[in-house]
Amino acid sequence: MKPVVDYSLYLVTDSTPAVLGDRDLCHVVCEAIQGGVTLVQYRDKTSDTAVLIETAKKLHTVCKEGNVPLLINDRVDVALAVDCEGVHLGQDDMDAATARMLLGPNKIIGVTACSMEEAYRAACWAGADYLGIGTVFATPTKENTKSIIGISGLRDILVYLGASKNIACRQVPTVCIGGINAGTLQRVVYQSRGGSPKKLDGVAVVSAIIAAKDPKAAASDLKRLFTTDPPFA
Ligand code: TZP
Ligand code: MG
Repeated sequence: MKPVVDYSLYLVTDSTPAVLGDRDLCHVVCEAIQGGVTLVQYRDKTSDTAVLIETAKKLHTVCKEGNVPLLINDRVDVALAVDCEGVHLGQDDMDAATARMLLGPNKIIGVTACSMEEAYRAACWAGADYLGIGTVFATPTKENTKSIIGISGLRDILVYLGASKNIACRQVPTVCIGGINAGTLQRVVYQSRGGSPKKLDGVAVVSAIIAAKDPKAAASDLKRLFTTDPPFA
């Protein structure tokens, strides 16, 4: 069976020294889960396949102990090799419908969308389980972002999905990504909601947790900010 996913605090990993420093990724992820992370994506653009599989196996053990699903960025083959809960695919990766044929009905497939067209295609045609919408704000964590959509672009996509005649578009879970941290989270969540029946199911973060001195405290702070109304609501 496909796991029921809590998207509220989605941790996307980064193993580069600029973000992780000299710390151990599994240790940081373990602390983040203790702080309240609900879903983990292993994202590693530089390691070779053997290292990806070895690290994914270790992360999967940590995630299973914390009862949190693990997804793999880009690489359907790595997700199959470690039998984790699914993948996250960008617009330039394998298309979600093909990934579904390889992974079967019970794995989670997330797709990045930065426009209404991409969101429609992923949710309605390709059968994505969730959408990662962004990049919301420019971020050093991902330098070559296709487009920065801002809060207004995010809101436009949510309004479009919420008003769709297509039930998959109306119901697909959504998270946003790009520059989300303790200083921006509540503004993004609150302002993206304006007038839309569809609101974010969660936020995806990299550096706000991975680069934090205390990843557990950082995660717990972000979780609290996501689950409480901002003072300006
Ligand atoms: N996709 C769009 S922005 C981004 C990814 C993977 C990086 C987000 O990093 P941060 O540190 O949370 O801004
Ligand atoms: Mg990708």
